[in-house]
Amino acid sequence: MAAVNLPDTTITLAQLIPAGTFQPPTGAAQQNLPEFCRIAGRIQNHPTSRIMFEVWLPTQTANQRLVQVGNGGFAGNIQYGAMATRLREGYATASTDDGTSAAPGVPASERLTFLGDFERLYDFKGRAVTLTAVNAKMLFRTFYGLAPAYSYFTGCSSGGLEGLAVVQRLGEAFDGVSAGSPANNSAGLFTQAIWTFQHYQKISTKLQLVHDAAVAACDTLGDSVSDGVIGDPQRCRFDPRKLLCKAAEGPECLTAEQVEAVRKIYEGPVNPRNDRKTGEQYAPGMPRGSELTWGASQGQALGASQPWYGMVLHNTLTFDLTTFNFDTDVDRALRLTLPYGAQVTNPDLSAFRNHGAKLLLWAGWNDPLWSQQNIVDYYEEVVAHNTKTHGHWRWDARPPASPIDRTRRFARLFMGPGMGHCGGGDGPNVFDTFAPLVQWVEAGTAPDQIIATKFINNQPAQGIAQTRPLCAYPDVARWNGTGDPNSADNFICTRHPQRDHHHDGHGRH
Ligand SMILES: [Ca+2]
Repeated sequence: MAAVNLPDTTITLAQLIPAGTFQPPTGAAQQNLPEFCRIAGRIQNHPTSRIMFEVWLPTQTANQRLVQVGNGGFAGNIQYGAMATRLREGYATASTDDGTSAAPGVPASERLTFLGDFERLYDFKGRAVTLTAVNAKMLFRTFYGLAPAYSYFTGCSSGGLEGLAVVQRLGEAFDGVSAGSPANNSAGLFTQAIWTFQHYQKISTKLQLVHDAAVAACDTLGDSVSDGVIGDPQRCRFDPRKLLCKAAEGPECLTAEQVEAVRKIYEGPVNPRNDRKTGEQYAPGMPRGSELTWGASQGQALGASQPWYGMVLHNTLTFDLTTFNFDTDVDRALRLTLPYGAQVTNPDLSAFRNHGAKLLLWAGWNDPLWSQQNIVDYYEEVVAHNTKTHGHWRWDARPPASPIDRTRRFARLFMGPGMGHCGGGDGPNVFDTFAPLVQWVEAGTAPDQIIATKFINNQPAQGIAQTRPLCAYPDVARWNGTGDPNSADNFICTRHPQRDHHHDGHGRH
């Protein structure tokens, strides 16, 4: 395997690892692994690229399937833990560091300077995973003598972005992709954190007041149950002006400035040159019900937006965020980074769809890092695009009635009310998307719902607080009105009637 010839690739290690415990170069020891062939390599598709990857091929227990696993944050690590999980299940598995490990001689504290090298930024924004996927499939074929029966990709956050990158750019490589909370709209999410943080500082002492009022206004939307979680935040129109102080300012009301700050966060970042009618909105606003998470914008603005915009615009990791210009800075960064794949927002998934592959998208409505209305909006763009290409469906004698149902044949989105970033939060937030994806791909059983669990204090050891179905968008989970509202058994997935009305004009045959 060390002699396999791959484009722009050096195989640095090919080693038989005996069954048992394996200590990877970084992170925890991985136990109970089957015997596998460990291959490590470096891809150098550009002079400064330094994409590291590993492919693990089980020798005795192979199920003839390949799973590539995604990263988080600004990557920089092979995901050994996630690889070990899939290896134990019999999968061959692959992972890359996205090419974002610190270059030799660069201290770890300055690792994110890679963002100023746009070829390496491109590696991070999806190129490393696509190149790794091509290598992994060739190594698989060489080792086993045949191609994978099925190939999967699974990831959340940056891993969700990576999942969308392979779906959009390498549509025939994977049969199933699970992509959670995708960081696919770089301009939007990095701008949103600065925007939210600036307005959050005016309202930080009154988040509980605003949250309680928003939940009181909208708690039963969608789920029909008063449980402190808004079941369908898209339908909530709570207006913070209801909290405007009628006399002196006090803890139970908002000043006009605070009302405006809340409204700005709900609206999301817009170009100040334009009113919203021009459509130059960089990201959708934070959803109603997410108020208690807004403090996380500080860490996101300082830890992510600052190095991103700092390196892209000023070649520095730090700059004064209060000087950020929501007009010219965003436009300039977009102009500079668009040619390097920074916006993984192409709604044309026809290659992936025509390959027969399945996409399972998922996110939490109370994600503190950026608004997950982002993935809903992207999904709607995929639906709209899928409508335009309806000619592909003529072979089918009985197409579904609506464009969204046609899209649901190959791409489904599951939104978690009250859920945080890739998990956590007030709502049910523990669930597996991989097994339903495999069922969909291999047995043709499309998931209408995925059962999520909420543990007491989010601690599994403390027991189950509730279970609830997450429904394939645009359906939402609604209580049947009689049974225990903490049991998924008493919920059905149902669609708001306005939904299909809204789309009546599209896709008729
Ligand atoms: Ca509720």
